[in-house]
Amino acid sequence: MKPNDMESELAPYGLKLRGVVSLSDDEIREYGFTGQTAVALVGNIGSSYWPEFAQSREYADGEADPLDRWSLRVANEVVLNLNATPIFPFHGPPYLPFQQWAKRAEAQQQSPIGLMIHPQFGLWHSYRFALLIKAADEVVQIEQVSPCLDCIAQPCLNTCPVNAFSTNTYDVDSCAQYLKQTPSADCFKHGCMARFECPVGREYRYVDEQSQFHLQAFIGARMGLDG
Ligand code: B12
Ligand code: SF4
Ligand code: SF4
Repeated sequence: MKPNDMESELAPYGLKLRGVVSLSDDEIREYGFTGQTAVALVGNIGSSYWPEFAQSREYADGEADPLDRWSLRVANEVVLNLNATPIFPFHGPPYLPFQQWAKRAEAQQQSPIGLMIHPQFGLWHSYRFALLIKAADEVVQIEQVSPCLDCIAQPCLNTCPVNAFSTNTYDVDSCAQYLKQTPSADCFKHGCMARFECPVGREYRYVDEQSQFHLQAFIGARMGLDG
């Protein structure tokens, strides 16, 4: 299968091929990917998938996890014409290491707030699924340069009103508690403000509607967990 075939299957959904990673024998064994040799990452850059998703039946039907269900449907439609098996970032725990694969697929590094940062798209990209494929072994050398090294002000670490990223982890409880108690928080307009204030890739920032959707999904999941 050629990358071009994959790109043309993904394009109608606003999705992009985000690189192909050769799997090690250990990974194939650990994750039970017998017979496959590589993983092709599929995701969005900026709001690329939003127009398609926002007019989908999953977005409209009021059932739980619309984006995950959309991703499942799209992945299964895409593989009809490709010799590939879909896998998903949201199946777990244990979760598949999408961010570690991302680092091997493209010039990306982990930012101080845990999200992978891309030199062009900044923090404004994510993964909807991946395709397990049989690909010729190709070792692609990727030059890893993190834009964070030149970022003196690091607004991602000092914008959150409850310092949720101050301890080298993401304090999910403080974040969720704050959002629950503060309906006027800016995070409800633009999504996580720590992410929003990053200076890299600003032109790829998600449209507000998409950021609000993600934040509401996060809050909904937390409310469920909190009972
Ligand atoms: C569990 C999870 C969460 C949890 C908890 C994360 C945590 N820190 O504990 C919750 C639900 C809170 C969460 C939230 C978000 N998440 Co999340 N999440 C995941 C998920 C499903 C699994 C992570 C994992 O355990 N991986 C497995 C281990 C083996 O892989 P790993 O690479 O070692 O993963 C580590 C890193 O993710 C790291 N990490 C994660 N967050 C942080 C934060 C800091 C400060 C540090 C140092 C490390 C760190 O901890 C993980 C475990 O060691 C991944 C998808 C995936 N399969 O990776 C998405 C993922 C990491 N999330 C993602 C995103 C975008 C978010 C959100 C920003 C928004 C959203 N969902 O749209 C929110 C933030 C909430 C907010 N306030 O706005 C994207 C990141 C894309 C990118 N550019 O890197 C991913 C890859 C999903 C995707 N579909 O693309 N997430
Ligand atoms: S604000 Fe600076 S340190 Fe933080 S993610 Fe963006 S470039 Fe990196
Ligand atoms: S969503 Fe708001 S409260 Fe939560 S981590 Fe981001 S900036 Fe902090």
